[in-house]
This record gives sequence, C-alpha cells and structure tokens, in this order.
Amino acid sequence: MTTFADYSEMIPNNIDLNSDRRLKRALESWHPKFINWWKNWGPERYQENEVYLRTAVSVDRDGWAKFGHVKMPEYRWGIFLNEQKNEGKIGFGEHKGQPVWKEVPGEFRGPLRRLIVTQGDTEPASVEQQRRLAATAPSLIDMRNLFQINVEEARHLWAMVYLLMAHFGRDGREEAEILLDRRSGDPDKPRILGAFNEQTPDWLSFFMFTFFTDRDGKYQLGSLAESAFDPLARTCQFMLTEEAHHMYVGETGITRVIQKTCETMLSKKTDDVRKYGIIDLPTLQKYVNFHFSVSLDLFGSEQSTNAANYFTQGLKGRYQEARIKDDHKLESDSYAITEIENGNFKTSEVSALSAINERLRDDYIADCQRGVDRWNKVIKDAGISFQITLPHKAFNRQIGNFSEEKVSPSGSVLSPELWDAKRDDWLPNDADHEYIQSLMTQVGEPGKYADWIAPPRIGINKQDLDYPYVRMQ
Ligand code: BYC
Repeated sequence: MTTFADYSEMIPNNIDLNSDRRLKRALESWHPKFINWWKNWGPERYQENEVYLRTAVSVDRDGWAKFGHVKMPEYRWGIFLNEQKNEGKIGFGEHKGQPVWKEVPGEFRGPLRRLIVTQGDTEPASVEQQRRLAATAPSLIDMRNLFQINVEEARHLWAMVYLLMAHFGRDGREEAEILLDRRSGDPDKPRILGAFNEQTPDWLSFFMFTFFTDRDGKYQLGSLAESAFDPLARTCQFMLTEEAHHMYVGETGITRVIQKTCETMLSKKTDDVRKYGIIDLPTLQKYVNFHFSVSLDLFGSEQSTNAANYFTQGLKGRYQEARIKDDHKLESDSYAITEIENGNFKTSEVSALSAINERLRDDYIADCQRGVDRWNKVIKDAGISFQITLPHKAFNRQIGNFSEEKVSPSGSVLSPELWDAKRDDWLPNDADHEYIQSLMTQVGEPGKYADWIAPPRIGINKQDLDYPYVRMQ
C-alpha cells in the first residue's frame, strides 16, 4: 500500500484541502466508507491487478492526464475546480450580470442540494451497473477503458461529495453517506434516475451506455457548468474533460463492432452473420432503440416548473449558454414542444422557460445523430445498404408527454396491443440478449481481440496495441 506524506497528496486537489480542517475531517471520515463501497460494489475481481490508468493531479495541461500502472483501490481520486471564466459574472436568469456565488444562498439551498445529489447519484450507479463486465472483456485495452471509466465516475462522485461537504453542512454529510447506500436496480433503495437502475449485462450494452447515457452526462454537466453557484460550475467544467473520453469509448466501441460485422457480411456474402458469431446490424439497431429511448427520459418532462425555476434562479443554464444569441432570461420567448392528441402528433409553442428540459433534449438528439451519421458512414463505405436510425422521440418513453403513449420507432401511434406484438422486433428480446451474452468471453492476452469486434485504431497514450494495459497476474 502506498503511503502519503499528507492527505492532500493522497487526494490531489486545487481546493487547498490542507487548510480547510472541517472539510478535511469530513472527507477523511467518508473515505473509508467510499473504499468499502468500491471494494464491494466496484469492479468485481481485478482489484489487485495493476491497470494502466490516467490520473488527474492538477487542472493544467500537464497535470490532468498522468498515466501509469496502479491498483484500483490505490487510485488517487482528486478534487478539482476549473479556473474561473466569464469574469465571475452570472450568465443567465434573473441574476444575470451579478457576481457568481462562492457560497450557497440560503433560499437556493434545497434545489441546489437536490441537483447535486441527483448528479452525484448517477456516478456510483454506473460503476455498480458495470461491475461484472471485466470477466467478459473483449480485450485488455477494453478492460482498461472500462476501469478508467469506473475510476473517473467514482472521481465524479468525489466531486459532488466535496460540494455537499464543503457547502451543505450536516445535511451534505448525510447525503454523502446516502450516495453510498442507494444501489442500482435494488427495488428497496434504487438509484434516483430510471436509466441508472437498468442492467449493463454485456459489452454491446456498455458501449451503447457510454455513447448514449454518458452523453446525457455531457449535456447535464454542460448545463450545471453554467451555474451561478461557482464551485458547482467549475467542478462540472473539469468533469466534462473526462466525460469526453467515456463517449469516445462508446462511439469507437460501436464503430469497431460495425467494422467487424461489415467485414464478415462482405467476406461471407450474407446478412446472416450470427452463425459466424458476429453481431448483426438489426440487433445493433434494437440496442440503439433501447439505449436512446431510456436516455431521453433522463432529461425530465417536456414542460417542467423545476427546470424553469432552476434557470430563472441561475442554478442550471442551457448547454453552452454563452454561445446562444438571446437575452438569456427567456421571459417572453417560446419553444416548440410535441404531444399526442387523439392519436395525432401536435406541436405547440410554449414558454421557453418551461421547456428548458426539452431544449436540452433536442440539443442532445442532434449530437446523437452526428455520432450515428459517423457509424452509417462506416457501413456505407463498406458498400452495404443499411442505415442505423435513431427511433422517434416518442418511442418507448417512461417520462413526459409520451409516457402513456405507444409509438413505433418510425413514429406511428399504435394501440397497446399492436405495440406489444411488435415489441420484440424493436427492442432486444430474450433471444437477442442470450445471443449477445453467448459471444461474451474474456480475451486476456495483450493485442488479441474477441471475434465480434475489430481492434481499435490506436493504443492509449501512444502505447502499442499489445501493451499490457492490465497486468493479468
Ligand atoms: N427517472 O420536472 P421534471 C451522468 C422526476 S447523467 C426518475 O420533469 P426536472 C452520467 C423528477 O426528479 C446526468 N425520475 O424533472 C452518465 C421529478 O421528481 P419530483 C445526470 C425522474 O426536475 C453516465 C419529477 O420526475 N445529471 O452524469 O425538471 C454515467 C418531475 O420531473 C426522471 C442530472 O440529471 C427520470 N429519468 O428534471 C455516469 C442533472 N426524470 O419532483 C454519469 C441533475 C424526472 O416529482 N438533475 N424525474 O420528486 C436534473 O437536472 C433534473 O433532476 C432532471 C429532471 C433533468 C433529471
């Protein structure tokens, strides 16, 4: 076990942790509980293996990505705030132009705590969802990427716990404990948001999750990164640099699956690639349908008083608020939202403030579409006529206007009976899950890959592809 001269060295930070005795004490008492959670609910096995991980030791260019082999429980989970931007002025809402808040204003304690807890809850949830995947990793580089994502999600938990402990007193310390107690998928103490109680049982689901659900993280963190509560804004700005890598793992993971599928379709001259142990494109489409629709729910209802209040109060902005050309108050603006009336889609203009969630969801959809276009280019370049499509916004929704409706992926409003009869054509069914599961076997030799996925284009941090990214003994 590595020993450190002081706690601040163990927890790399730019918050001057050593001089804040109360915060340091609170974190020191939470730390062993976190490690206990990590050992019990973090990656199953491999805790004693050395993994080639990136650690952030400072926010500057040289410090945010230090690479080296470490055992995961000895990872240095740090706490970082980005440098101040916007000259310290609030960028939107009724306090626009006023100085940002260094402390939580009394009247916004409740909603800010709620936002931070909701964000914080997703981080350990995703680690719990992914804890069994190493046993079926398609290569060592993939296993390493999984662990990198896991330690960084845990660091994001630290980031939210820091905010709770530094700014919310005893309530914050209690919330920090509860963040370790809720459990993904546990009916008695579930994680807060729907998608974080779903299973991630296989690597196709993992790549889809990191493409679609981590992208919700990008948009939600992007909105919190605008907050008038300065420590929250700057914490989220730093988290976004890590989030980008998670989405990269998802996007390139699916690209590699598509490459292998297309190669096999061409060499074997058939669409029916399952008999060769390859993932067929229609199955991939079903996984897209599932992960996209579940992730759309994470944006909340189309019209939300919570969201309107968060914006007006300056707690949560829009994605890249400063780049939007309007008054940043939205008091007299409108936004188009869609609902279903008597079996038909109907679009109407509503107050832009109430539709903040919908606008963020639309930004997210456009971003997903850009990724899907890149996947389709791989298929097209192979000369295969198949297109992956995002299902209609109303398909398979549990939250908001469409939660009581039955809509097909192409956007037809259907009777519940008809929808149920078609469900297995649109979403992964038991046989699909079983087939994908049957492909999942671990490949633990450097430079070797499972048959259903192509090798990545490049290694990590300029290392070769056959570098020992995880030391297996
Ligand atoms: N599941 O007014 P509404 C990430 C609740 S991902 C369950 O429409 P609001 C990551 C809602 O709480 C990013 N419940 O919603 C990715 C409310 O409850 P109450 C996570 C839901 O408040 C991968 C009621 O329904 N960060 O970082 O405007 C790996 C009415 O809701 C759901 C955040 O989400 C749901 N899907 O918006 C690791 C940012 N949706 O009041 C990490 C913080 C809504 O009736 N969170 N409800 O009890 C927020 O900004 C907001 O809470 C939400 C909801 C956008 C989630």
